Formats: sequence, C-alpha cells, structure tokens
Amino acid sequence: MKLIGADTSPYVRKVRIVMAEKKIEYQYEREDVWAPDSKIQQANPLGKVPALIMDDGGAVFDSRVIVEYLDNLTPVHRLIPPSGRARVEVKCWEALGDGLLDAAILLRIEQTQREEGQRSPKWMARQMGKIEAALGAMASGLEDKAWACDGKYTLADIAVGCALGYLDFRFPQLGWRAQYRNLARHAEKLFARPSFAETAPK
Ligand SMILES: N[C@@H](CCC(=O)N[C@@H](CS)C(=O)NCC(=O)O)C(=O)O
Repeated sequence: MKLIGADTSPYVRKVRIVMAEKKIEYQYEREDVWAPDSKIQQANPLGKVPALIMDDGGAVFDSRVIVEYLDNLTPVHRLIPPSGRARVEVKCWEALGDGLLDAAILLRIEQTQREEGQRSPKWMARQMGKIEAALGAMASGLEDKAWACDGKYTLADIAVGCALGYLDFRFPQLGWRAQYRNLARHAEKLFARPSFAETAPK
C-alpha cells in the first residue's frame, strides 16, 4: 500500500497514526498538493491528501474513508467499535476533530493566502467561532474520563489529538490549554505515544 500525504496535514497524520497503531506497513510518498505540477488528482480528483493507493492499484481518499478501511483490514488494535452506539459516538468524535480542522484550515488559508485588504474579518471570526465551539464540546465530552469514548483508546482520541496538535502547530498563540485543563492533560498523554511523537508536524 502507498499513502500519498504531507507531513503538515493533520488528516494525513490521523491516517499515519492509525497505520502505526495497527502495525500496518506502507510506503509513504510526500506530495505538495499546492504545486502546479502536482499529480495528486490522479489519485484523488479533489486534489487533496491523504490518498491511499491499495495493493490492487485502486485509490481511496478522504481520511475518514481510509481509516475505516484500515481498521477493517486487520483485527490488530481495533480503533472503531464494530456496531451500535459506541460506533456512532466514535465517528461523531472524529467528525468533531475533523470539523475543527476544516475551520482551522479555512482560517489559515484566509490569513496566509490572501492579501490583508482581501481578507474577510467576518469569515475569519466565523471559523474561529467553530474552533472555539469544537474545543468546548471536546472538553465537556471528555470530562475527567481517561478516554474520549467507549472506555478505551479509539479513533476518537486520535482525531482529538490530531486537531489539538494542529492548533499547537499553526495557532500556538491560541493558548487553549489554559481554558481546557482536561484537554491539556489528554493531549499530553496522547502526544507521548510513539504513533503521535513520530508524526508530529514540523
Ligand atoms: N476531508 C478531507 C480533507 C483533506 C484536506 O483538506 N487536505 C488538505 C491538506 S491538510 C489538502 O490536501 N488541501 C488541498 C486543497 O484543498 O486543494 C480528509 O479528511 O481527507
């Protein structure tokens, strides 16, 4: 299998962490999706990473689809409950983590790829509102539990960790740790895992 990705992408990081936790071997190919000669559309018509090229040459894209495929590939360290309420809760946590990232990335694009006069303060405030609401929802969902969902380490924790890690990487001034002590403790525990440490964005 080959994963096409970028070290700074939090969605790619989520897939790489799942690969590591499940001990799946793969080839990692870095791709600059913003380069004019990028070949990413051969694997994903939407022009985004991550994209996974399976052993039969077929391509799978969108991190949520990829991690679900990987979790079913081997029974080693199941990260998504097979059915029921726990399954939908884990997927909702993942949607929350990814949704925080969607807002953070839109905000960053507005801040870095537009001239100051072209930026929309209203649009940026809207995205920041989503980031803050997602952090609040994560903090109240986590409470003082050891894990986000299902009493064990799951994809929910991985998605939360990737979202918080991205805020540290791109928005260090946000200072979310002071407001959300339980998320700060959770992040510390997650970031100490080899799968997180080896994929930290630089
Ligand atoms: N929902 C997608 C989001 C992927 C995504 O937005 N990737 C970014 C990198 S962080 C990208 O490739 N952006 C290029 C673009 O939007 O053209 C997923 O979970 O895989």
